[in-house]
Amino acid sequence: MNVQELITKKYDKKIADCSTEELYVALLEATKEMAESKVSNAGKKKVYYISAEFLIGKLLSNNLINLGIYDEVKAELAAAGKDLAEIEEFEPEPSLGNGGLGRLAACFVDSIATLGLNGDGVGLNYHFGLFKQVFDHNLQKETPNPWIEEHSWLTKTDICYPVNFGGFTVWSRLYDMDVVGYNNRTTKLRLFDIETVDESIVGDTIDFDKEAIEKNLTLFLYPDDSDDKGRILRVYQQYFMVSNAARLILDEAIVKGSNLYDLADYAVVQINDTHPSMVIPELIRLLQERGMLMEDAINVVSKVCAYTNHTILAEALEKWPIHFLEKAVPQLMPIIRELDNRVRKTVSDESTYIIKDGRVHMAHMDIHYGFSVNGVAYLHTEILKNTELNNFYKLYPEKFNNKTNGITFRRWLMSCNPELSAMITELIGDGWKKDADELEKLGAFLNDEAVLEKLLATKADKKEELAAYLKKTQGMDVNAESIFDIQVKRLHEYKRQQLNVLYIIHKYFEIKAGKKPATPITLFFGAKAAPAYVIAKDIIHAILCLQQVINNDPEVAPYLKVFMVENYNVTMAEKLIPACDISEQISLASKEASGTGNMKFMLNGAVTLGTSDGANVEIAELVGEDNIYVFGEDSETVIARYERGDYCSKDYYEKDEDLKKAVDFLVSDEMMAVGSKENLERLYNELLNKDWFMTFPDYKEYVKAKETAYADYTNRKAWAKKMLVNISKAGFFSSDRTIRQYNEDIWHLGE
Ligand code: 26Q
Repeated sequence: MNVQELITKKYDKKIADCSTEELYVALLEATKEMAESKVSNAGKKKVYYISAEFLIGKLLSNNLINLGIYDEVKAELAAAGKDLAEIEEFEPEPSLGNGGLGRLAACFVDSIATLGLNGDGVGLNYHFGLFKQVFDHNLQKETPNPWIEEHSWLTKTDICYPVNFGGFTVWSRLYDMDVVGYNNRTTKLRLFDIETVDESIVGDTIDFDKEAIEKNLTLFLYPDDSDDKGRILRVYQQYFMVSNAARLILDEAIVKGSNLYDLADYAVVQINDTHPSMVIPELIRLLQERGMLMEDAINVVSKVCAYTNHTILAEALEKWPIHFLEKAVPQLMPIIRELDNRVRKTVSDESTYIIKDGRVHMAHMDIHYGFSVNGVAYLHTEILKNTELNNFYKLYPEKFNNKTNGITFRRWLMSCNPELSAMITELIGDGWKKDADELEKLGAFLNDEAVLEKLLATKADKKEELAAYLKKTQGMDVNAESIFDIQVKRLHEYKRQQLNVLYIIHKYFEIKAGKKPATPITLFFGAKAAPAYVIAKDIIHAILCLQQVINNDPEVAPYLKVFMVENYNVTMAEKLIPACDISEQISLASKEASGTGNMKFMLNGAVTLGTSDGANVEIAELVGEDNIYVFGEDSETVIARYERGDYCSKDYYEKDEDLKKAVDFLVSDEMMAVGSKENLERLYNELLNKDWFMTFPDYKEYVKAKETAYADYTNRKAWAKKMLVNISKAGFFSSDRTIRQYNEDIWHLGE
């Protein structure tokens, strides 16, 4: 791309005379055009990855990298005195996802494109996406995050469908976004919207009229589901998504010559958690509408649909009340009843029925009527088979398979850490960019002093960069020479940010008592809490209060600081992850299906401090025990304790003086002086009287493991070795590997 030519044509002036906005718009348009001109795989069979979330992040620099023109564009702009980084800042981040599941879907479409497979992502075009988080008096507040501007990556198509709900009809419109593979092909993200969407019903807050479906359907991602109005809106959204997807699938198959009885030769649907599960009855309904018998339609659809499970948390397994579906999508209920009846006729195990206690169990429908069920990490799949979904596993052992998650190295190394990328390429060539396993070649440099030095220097630069960015954007005073210990992920009790909080309080007391750490420590948090998740918001409050207490204490602040970044999102992750020394992955064993942040940190040379959970287990296996800090009870112990139901947090509290002191500090005068009594006391009481996610049993070991990690950090050469081992073993976690496995075992697409 010749940027000056582009600018001359568009604005008839010099690059140097353009505003950041002008440059952004020109680059966006040109990049979009280049992407559109790339070929897509047009093979017979296609995968439709249907997902309620695609957390794609900003696209400009990623697309430039994948088109192979990032360096030349950057250089030409620099020669004209313009900084590409500043232009990147200008781009709004679409927040079309909550966290792991949505970001995974984004990594997957990148890999589908890069591998040149025939596949699209299908979802919804939320105008405000997830809320933007702001902190006010140490509390989380939610505001809307509009991202669709006059110039955007979306391309309006002519594809529209009428979608019927109980009592009314809406018209959809499809918007496409090109997904550029690395130096290869493109594929598409196909986002459906309603024609009648009305942004004006949203003001300064995320409150809006939840019953005006014709206006609000695609405004927000999972609006507050704390009441029935919010919950039923979710059903409307899900049906709208899958009804459009199903029509698109059938239309595309017919154009390619399908007679619909052979649909499985043309299409495979990957159901991303249960959010798109209604695609099963909807496809059956549409096939019947086109003249197929119920029996045949069920058989066809059962060969097309495959289900991915992302969680064993009971509250996230969707079970819609029948009356919701009767109201929103009455046309589906007879089909769902028929599906349930067929199960009842052939299966004796009542626990697997689809309709039970007045609710429709979406996952049950997926497992009976899909041909594949997969978990997202080895341990997670084992827990599904042996515990959570054991009754289904006994029925259909052949359907169950594991697909350990992965991440795209284009975004999570090449784009966010060009310095480390360049260093790796200098050492082992650039084959790793296409074949991530080549990172293993870095193992040859484990005793190379110069390489280890350079690795440390690169990390130090990224820490400086982050410190400068946080100073500029959030006014934070970060000591770039300190240990960067980072926990970023959604706020949930099972992820146990509260365990980290208790450690920080412990450390605060130690420093107060004169026991100073050898190297200063900075703890970073980034997390959004669901607007209606009270305790999660209380934990955010506690972190922000601690931040205020500790950072303003002159005795402590030189050795220990806490920063919770506001509005943690993909853009912020791209800045935090390359700068991290210690990656916190401390979920309650058995509860984190996989985690994908753990992989991003490892790839960028952070060392994991985590429990034996999700993909941490596979990380530990790969890097070996010297290069990871694993602590805490294992999943079997935790699952057994839940089964016994005899956990009593107070027992731990009363027996451990150090733990007691830390917990009590939550409601101390120091904390009350900067925080709210209501929030802090609620959190304190929750921990003492419930602690459903068992924070306390792992406290002692966590403190010990963290101390070991901090002590090891002071031996810089040994630490650099750990970093290099982590990077060299990260190849397995490339989403290219994951997608190859999906294709080989589930999708079976041609080249
Ligand atoms: C369900 C019902 C009602 C309202 C909301 C939901 C809901 C929304 C989002 C349920 C689940 C989610 C998101 C789940 C998620 O992100 N899971 C994560 O998926 C990652 C990718 O597989 C894993 O790495 C993480 O371990 C898992 O937590």
